[in-house]
Order: sequence, then structure tokens, then C-alpha cells
Amino acid sequence: MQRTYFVTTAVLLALIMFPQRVLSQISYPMITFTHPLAVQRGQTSEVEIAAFQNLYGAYQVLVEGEDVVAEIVPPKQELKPEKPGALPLVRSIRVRFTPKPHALPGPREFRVATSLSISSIGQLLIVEDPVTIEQGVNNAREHPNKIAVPGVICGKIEAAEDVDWFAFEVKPGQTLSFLVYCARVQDKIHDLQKHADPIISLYDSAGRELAGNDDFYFADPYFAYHFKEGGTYYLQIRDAIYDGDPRWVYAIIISDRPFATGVFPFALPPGKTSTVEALGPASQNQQGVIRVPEQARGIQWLSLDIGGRPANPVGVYVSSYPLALELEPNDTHQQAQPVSFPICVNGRIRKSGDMDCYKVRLSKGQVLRCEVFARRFGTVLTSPLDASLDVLDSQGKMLATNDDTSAAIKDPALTFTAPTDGDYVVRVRDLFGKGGEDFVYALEIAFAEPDFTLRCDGDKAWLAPGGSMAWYVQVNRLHGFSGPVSVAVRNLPDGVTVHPLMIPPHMTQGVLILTASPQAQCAVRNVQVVGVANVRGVDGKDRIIERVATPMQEIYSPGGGRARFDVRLHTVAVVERADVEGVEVTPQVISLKPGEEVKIDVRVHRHPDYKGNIGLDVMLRHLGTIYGSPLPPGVTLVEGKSKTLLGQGSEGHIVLRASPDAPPCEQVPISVLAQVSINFVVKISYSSPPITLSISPK
Ligand SMILES: [Ca+2]
Ligand SMILES: [Ca+2]
Ligand SMILES: [Ca+2]
Ligand SMILES: [Ca+2]
Repeated sequence: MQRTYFVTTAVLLALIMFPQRVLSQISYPMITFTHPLAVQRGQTSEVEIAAFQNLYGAYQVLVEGEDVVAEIVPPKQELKPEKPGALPLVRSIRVRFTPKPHALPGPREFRVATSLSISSIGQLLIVEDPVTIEQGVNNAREHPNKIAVPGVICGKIEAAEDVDWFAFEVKPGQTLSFLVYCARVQDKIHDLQKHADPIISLYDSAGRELAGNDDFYFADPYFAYHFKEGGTYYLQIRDAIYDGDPRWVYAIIISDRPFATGVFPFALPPGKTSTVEALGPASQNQQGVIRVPEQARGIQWLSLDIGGRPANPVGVYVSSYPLALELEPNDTHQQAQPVSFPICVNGRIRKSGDMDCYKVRLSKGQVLRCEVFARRFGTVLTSPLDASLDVLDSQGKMLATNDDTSAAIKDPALTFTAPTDGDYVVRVRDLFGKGGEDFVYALEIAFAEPDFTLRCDGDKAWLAPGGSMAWYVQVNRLHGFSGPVSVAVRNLPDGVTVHPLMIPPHMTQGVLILTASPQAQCAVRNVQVVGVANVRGVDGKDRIIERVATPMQEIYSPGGGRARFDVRLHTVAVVERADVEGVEVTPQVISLKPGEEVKIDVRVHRHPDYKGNIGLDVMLRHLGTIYGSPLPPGVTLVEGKSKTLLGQGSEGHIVLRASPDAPPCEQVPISVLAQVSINFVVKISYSSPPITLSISPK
């Protein structure tokens, strides 16, 4: 009921705030589903890609990885606009995907580039076996879709109370795995306010329920079943609370091959072939083999061979530190296993109540970094362990503890400064005291080396010739690093440049202003935003480190909020035209003394067809929250003296003030955004060229 209320309010608000025809002329295609969700590798399959807003002018699909070819199927009929002067409205396109025969099975991100914009992230699942699509009425066990196993079923939980039934023949003694991809592929869907919670159940021909599962990989189910007797069996899938939505697509992978739900050891070295224990009910208790590429680091999705044959790929952690195995008994601080570091320990909380203790020797003042890798939402790390991490002194007294790195990362991490010379104990346990064979983890223990991470708000930018857009880069400095970070963008399309950005030591963010030359031709590319910094290691030596920014896609959350979700494709396109062709600002070089103000005059060059509202800003904001700001400390936007609501006009101004105690800074890039609303959450922010802002010392 509450959800209905939100939608109704949002629609009313939209009607009040954005009467028809004043919204952007340019659309932001928000992909809602891919159907069928799965395509078989080594084959060409045609798939429907559907979106909110307009996919008109789609000319290229960019798929993550190098091994999937995508070709857009031209529409059968000539597209006609609904009214004269408008663009034809294209809600879905058909695409032929051809994953190469050795493409790694699993989900891939993709985007659609149109001549006017770039879509939000869509997801496609690469599978090994043939795909069958749900057909007709299959809502009762008496009317199932007949399917062949092994195989992959693609369907939709398309309406409330939808229940899909499938019937298949099984040989005596066969073991089958049933794996669902549904909830997982919805996390990155920009505008899907409610998500599916699929549940699957297995029945025999007498209607007895034999097995089932609701949540295994977060909300997605998995189970395996050993069929003693052959015959006809039935599989049912539905939403856990009998909800449904025409955009809720799913794929059920039914496999007779060995299937590992995880592996141990869970952390592996790069550039080597490792033997692992395959975990889970269909692993046949066999050993598996994983080959880790030389360049791989961190969380990886890698192919697993069991019994000399490819099984399913698994998520592992690749560490560049020396690896060690836990050695039981190690439950108490007295039994702690001595380790030297840096090290990555492979352990598991094998039974309920198991705790794993590791002993390290530290000198007074040394700073240790400990981090567990086990289970991370939105990633392929799916150990059942909900880890908690403690540091104890040699007497067993707790000195530090952590159970979640952040709201998003449920794996723990901490840094610890030794108060005195001596032995300390690092302990891993399950937060709820649970355990099992598959409760695997990797624990990194190292000196806390100066480091940083980067995030970028703006996972895509589309630029008309001569136009600019802005991305906000946020730096998180770690373990005593306090230096500047230089940020660059790699692999930009021809004709696109980016203004140099250096985030100074006293700032945590900055703006990247991407600009297309007036001669730039339509093109699209995946890029990388890279930060480079000089850090001094704990060994006293300077080194250059480089970190790639994680792009964040904005996600429309219920009630009109703006959430963000990590994605992997960071994309820049040159498009044919934009609602705003340029944002002219004067002055472009600003130098302020503490306490001074400056007025920036803004003239927006509209496309002749765009007559809608435009708002100005210097920050990325939504409903009072600041998501990105390039303003140096002490500099604020003086709202009362600025003219930011241009309505259908084209001229405004922004007044900035440096507070009397604003610290000095030199040539910090800022920009003025001219924003056009796409809907009540998404604003397309066109940018002025860079303005450099300096504050002189008092
Ligand atoms: Ca259905
Ligand atoms: Ca579920
Ligand atoms: Ca253990
Ligand atoms: Ca233990």
C-alpha cells in the first residue's frame, strides 16, 4: 500500500512540477529488463532490451569484456513519431548477442548507445546450456512448460500471484543443481522501485515437495537434488510474497555437472594454478582447479574445473601477499596461530562456535591493517560467513572490533595501533556464532600502508559537439596518506578532452570536466578514471600508486530519492545534439581573498527545440543532499544573491563567497551546471567549461 502511495504522490508531483513538454527533449534510456536474460555461449541469440524513455537512434551495445559480440537488429518497419516534430518513441530494441565459445559464464553489464544519449546499465547472463523461454499458461502443475535438462529456463514473474511450473524428465541416480539469477540482476536497474525475491521448489509427480530454497546468493535461490528414481519432476518459481512485475525476468540454470557453491582455499595467488576443495551439495566432494591470470588482483570471477571438466565459475579473492592456511586448534588467544605479515590467511568457520585466532608481534606505535573477504553484496563474494573481526591483547582482552566495513560492505576491516611492544591476537568469528564447511574467508594482515580509493559520481557522460559534462570524483585517503591525487581519464573517444584535475591535500573531491570538440563525431567508449599519487611506505620509501575509480550509477529509490550503486562500465559518448549546447561563464579565472565574493554570469545556449526549464548549480544535489561538490573549503554558494532558476530563460548568475577563514588554494577547477530534468530524480547536468578558483593567503 505504501508503495502505491509513493508512486501516486510522485506522479502528482510530476504533473505539478513538470507540466508536459517542458521535460528534456533528450531521453535517458533506463534499461528495465533483458528478455531472455540468458544467452548460450558459442551461439547467436536474439534478445529484447526494454527501457523507460527512448532508445531511438540506438547504434551500439557495449558489453563488459572482450568476448561478446552484439549487433542491433534493425526495426522491421520504419519508425514514425507519435506527433509531428517529435522523435519516434522506441521502448525496446532487439539485439543479437554472440558470446564466443569460451566466454566465461555469468552476468555481464552492458549499455546501449544512441545517437542522443547512453543508457543505464543492463545485465545479460552468459550460460553454457541451451536456453528455453517460458511459454503460454504455466501457472499450475497440471499445465507446466516441458523443458529439457540440463538447460536454462528464462521467464518472468510478470504479475502478482504468477507461479511458473516446469516439467522435466530425470534419469535414476542423476544429481541436478538449480541456480536462479533474478534479484541479483535487478540491483543495477536504474528505475525498478520494487525488486523480486524469487523462491523455487521441486515436486514429484505425486505433488510432494521434495526440496526448495528461497535465499542462497542473497535473495536468489540455489539447491541441488539427488534423484534416486527416474521419471517426471516439476519445478516451481514464484516471488516469496506472490508479488510480480512485467520487468522481473529470471534465468534458472539446471545443470547435471559438478557445481561448487564456493571453494577452499578462497584466497588464491595471481599467475598460478591452484588446487581447491569444491564446496556445496553438488560438488561431488571433488577437488577443483582454478587458474588465476597473472594480472588478476582482488575480487575475481574465475573458471573452475572439477574432475578435468569445466564446472561453474566461482568468486574468489586474489591476494598479492604470501598465503597461509589456518591451523586448528586456534579457538582461543592461548591457541593463536603465529603468523608473520604481510599475509593473507585462508580460513573457515567450520562449525558453530568456531573462532580463529592469529598471533602477530608488533612494536609500539606500529599500525596494522586487518581485512576479511567473505561476503559482499553486489559482488561475487558469497560465503555464508557474516564475519566479525577482533584484536585482543596477549591476555585475551579485546582492544578493537569491527563487523562491517561500511553500510554496504558487511565484511569487517580495521586498523590497529599497538599501544606497547608485544604479541597481539587477530580473531575471526561469525557474528551470530554460525558455521559450516562453506563458511570460508580470506584474512589480510599487513602494515597499514598509505593508500586511497576513488569513486566517481557520474557513470556516463554524453557530449554534443562543443558541449561539456561534469563528473565528481571523491577520494578516500587511507592510513595516514595526506597528499594530492592527480586524476585522469583513459581511453576517451576521439575529440573528447578532460581538464586536468589535482585534488589538493586539504580537499576530498574534485570535478572532471569532459568536453567534446566542435568537430567531434558520434562515438562511444568505455573509459577508466584513474588517480595517481606519490605515497611514502612504512619502509620510508616513496612510491607512485595508481587507483581506478569505481563508477556509481544513480538508482531511483522509492519515494523519489537518489541512491547510488557501484557499476563496472564507465562510459563516454559524443552524441548528435543536446538540449543545452553550451554554458558560457564569465569570469573563467577567479581569484578571491578570504571574505570576498564573486559573481559568475551564466548564459546557457539552448538547442532551438528545447524550451523547457533549466536550473543552475555548482554542485550535484538532490533533495537537499550534496552528492558532489568541487568547491574548496570555506567557499559557499550564496543562494540569496544567485539566480539559478532560469525557467524558460537562458541567463542567470552564481555568487560564490570565500569565508574570512577560507584556506588558500590554487586553481581549483569548478564548473557551473545547467540542469535539465528528465524526471523527478534524474537531472541531466550540462557543464560550463572549467572555471579555476584560487584563494590567496590572508
Ligand atoms: Ca511467468
Ligand atoms: Ca529469495
Ligand atoms: Ca577455523
Ligand atoms: Ca578455530
